[in-house]
Amino acid sequence: MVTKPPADDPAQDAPTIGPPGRSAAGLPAVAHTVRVAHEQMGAARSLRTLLKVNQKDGFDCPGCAWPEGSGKRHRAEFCENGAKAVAEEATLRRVTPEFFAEHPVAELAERSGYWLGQQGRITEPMYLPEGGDHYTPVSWERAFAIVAEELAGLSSPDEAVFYTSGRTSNEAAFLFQLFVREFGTNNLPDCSNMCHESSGSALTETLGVGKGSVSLEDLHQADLIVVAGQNPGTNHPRMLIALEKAKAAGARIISVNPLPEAGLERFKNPQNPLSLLRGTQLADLFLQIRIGGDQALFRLLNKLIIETGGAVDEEFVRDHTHGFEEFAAAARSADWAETLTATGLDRAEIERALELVLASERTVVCWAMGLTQHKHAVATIREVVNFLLLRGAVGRPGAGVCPVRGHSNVQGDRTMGIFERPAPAFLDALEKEFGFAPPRHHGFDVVRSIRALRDGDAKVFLAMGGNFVAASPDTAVTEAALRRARLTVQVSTKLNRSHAVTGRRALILPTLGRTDRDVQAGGRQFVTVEDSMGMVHASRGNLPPASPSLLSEPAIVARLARAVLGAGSRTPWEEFERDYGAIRDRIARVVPGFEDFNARAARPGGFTLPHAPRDERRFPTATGRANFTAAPVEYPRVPEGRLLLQTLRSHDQYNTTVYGLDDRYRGVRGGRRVVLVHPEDAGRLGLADGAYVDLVGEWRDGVERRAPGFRVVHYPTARGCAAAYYPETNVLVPLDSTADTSNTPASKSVVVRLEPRGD
Ligand SMILES: Nc1nc2c(c(=O)[nH]1)N[C@H]1C(S)=C(S)[C@@H](COP(=O)(O)OP(=O)(O)OC[C@H]3O[C@@H](n4cnc5c(=O)[nH]c(N)nc54)[C@H](O)[C@@H]3O)O[C@H]1N2
Ligand SMILES: Nc1nc2c(c(=O)[nH]1)N[C@H]1C(S)=C(S)[C@@H](COP(=O)(O)OP(=O)(O)OC[C@H]3O[C@@H](n4cnc5c(=O)[nH]c(N)nc54)[C@H](O)[C@@H]3O)O[C@H]1N2
Ligand SMILES: [Mo]
Repeated sequence: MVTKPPADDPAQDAPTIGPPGRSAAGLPAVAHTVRVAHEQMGAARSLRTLLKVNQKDGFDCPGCAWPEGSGKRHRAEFCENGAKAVAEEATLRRVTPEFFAEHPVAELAERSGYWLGQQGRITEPMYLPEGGDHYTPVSWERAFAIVAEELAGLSSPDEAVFYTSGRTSNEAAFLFQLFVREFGTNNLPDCSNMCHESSGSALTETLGVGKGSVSLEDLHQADLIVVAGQNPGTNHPRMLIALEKAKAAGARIISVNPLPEAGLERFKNPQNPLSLLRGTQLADLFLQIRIGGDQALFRLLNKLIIETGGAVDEEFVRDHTHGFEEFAAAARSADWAETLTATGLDRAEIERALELVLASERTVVCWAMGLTQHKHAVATIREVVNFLLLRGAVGRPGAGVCPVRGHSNVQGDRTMGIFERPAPAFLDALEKEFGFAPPRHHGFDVVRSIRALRDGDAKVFLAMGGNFVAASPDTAVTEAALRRARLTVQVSTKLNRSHAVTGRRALILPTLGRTDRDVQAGGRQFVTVEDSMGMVHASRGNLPPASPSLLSEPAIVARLARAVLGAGSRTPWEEFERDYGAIRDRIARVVPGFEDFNARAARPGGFTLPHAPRDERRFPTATGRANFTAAPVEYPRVPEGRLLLQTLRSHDQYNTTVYGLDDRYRGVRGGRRVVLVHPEDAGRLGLADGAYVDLVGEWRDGVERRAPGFRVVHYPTARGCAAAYYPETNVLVPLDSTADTSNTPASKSVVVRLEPRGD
């Protein structure tokens, strides 16, 4: 079978601009899916793979964490972008030892992320010796010995950092944190630190559980769904099906976003012929908010609710909450004029929103990175919680909080203990089960890991998936930090920038992905994942592995642990590698909610984890009640002549994996170096549509951060705001610009000036 050869690196990033799309999905999405799948996998493999996505006997889509629901599944239970994620992994292209012999590391560092990703699946473990300019093949045994050697040379286990990205299964994640803690550190940063950490922080404090409180059925039953700071048409396309269903049952939808995102305007559901023909208008009200204005918006809505007779659910507030009086006093002082400045909205729009809120018995608020990646992100999400608590909209069918997670198992990884600040109860359980004393002091999150590497306080970096170098903020600082390490190790499926920007020595450990069949000494294995709504279910790959040399993630961790911990470890690593059921038996005894895990995981469709606020209106917080909070309202202030830049995803990428150079729904084609600016702002700044500029960050440390050569696109974003794609713009996000409490990089509020280019 012949697949299309990868084009050479399209270094000439030459974006062309057309009108933005007005609807999402529909037939163009189907056509696109078929083409991408065919190019990467060929026809037979495409069918075989795509028909198993998200089926009860199949594998969990490696795309987003949107749930599948418990009822009957559609035969095509995936979306265009899920299919791209699958095709990217199940591709027939291969990165072999010959590839590495041909391309020196210095050359790989010059390549675009797009080109690197297009090269295919990595087939053999590879080693870059100190002073070497090429990766060379290495045996698994030798690779683990190198890691053991470097770890043994540290003066403390806290000089090593162990990162996790959110595709790692529950079984692998549990083993990984077990190994790392037995080794002696809590340095377990993960992609969540850059993602929904703000949600976790805010929800744990206010509701007692750092996860969403709604199921898919709740969404279907809601009267009002607020979608704030999220672009589901691209990042969670199957969510549009749920919104369409809710809409058909009478729900109203408010979209709060600086951009008019296509999916929230009109959705053409390819699973539904009528919808496909006509499309469904999803949002009833579009609040085109200024970046960072959400806390002010919700605070004013809360004041208006409090001042409307009978609007507050007084019984719920009395019986289940704490801190109402203090919060109400703060809310009453909310000011219209300041809110209009902070949000850029007009009075009539907010009044219309209030009408929809007051008319709703059952309200859900969904959000993603548009709320979590700001300095005041945690305060913003707490205000969302205040909003729902006022209406008694938590722990009731059709209502609640819905932080929509990113990576397909990012939520499960945290449940399994991937966390730099583990709860004492979790460590107690680990100690009791495995008979060693886990470290109790907190470890490094992502930002602190970068500082530690930069300052020489951490010397070994090991990543269980992901692309740390490209996903992290302040690219220049992060790259220099990683280059200082003695050893960097990447457990990966595909090539990315983190393989090219390395420590003195480097290893690439190639692993099985979700779609690959996993056979161990104990027979064929499956793994489990947890979706955004707390459903845990099995995932079984069905393709022959990309190469016979690959090891699964659990096998890699188990062998690494044996090499590093040696005879001193009483943990049965070999047994865990042989049969993942043995890992699940331990998870069942350590992690609450996983009792009888093996039996329940084997059930088609899996099981739902308990969630006290949702299930029993019980709030395991410090006060034993749901907490109202009263933080001062904040919003970004932008100096004259500057814009507030958000760094976001195009329709053709999965985080740092770039599938292609188009952003169909926004009308951008053939390039990614574009900056979307409102025509009036552009006019004021003297920037013609199509002009080329450098984006120059302005941060209080006075360091110049520059992203060169972006094409200005006149686009209907909120005034004073701009948007450009990540990871090209990560160079502009200062390492120290993070959210209060959660320490999440403030990737959605970067003050920039646009400098016209001389050339
Ligand atoms: N196809 C695909 N799917 C993905 C991913 C992917 O890259 N590709 N990534 C996965 C991951 S890890 C994650 S975390 C999710 C991310 O999912 P999203 O959060 O939807 O991703 P972003 O592209 O960062 O989009 C942020 C949205 O918030 C809006 N926004 C920005 N600032 C503000 C603000 O201040 N207020 C409000 N109200 N809105 C704002 C932006 O205009 C944009 O619509 O998607 C997951 N799914
Ligand atoms: N400026 C800016 N920065 C951001 C964001 C933003 O919105 N703006 N978003 C942030 C968010 S929300 C997130 S989640 C992070 C994402 O950060 P990461 O999770 O670190 O990055 P990804 O691009 O998802 O990682 C892709 C790589 O994972 C590897 N991989 C894929 N599947 C598997 C697997 O099954 N096993 C293993 N071992 N490896 C695998 C492949 O080698 C692939 O190249 O980026 C963050 N960075
Ligand atoms: Mo994410």
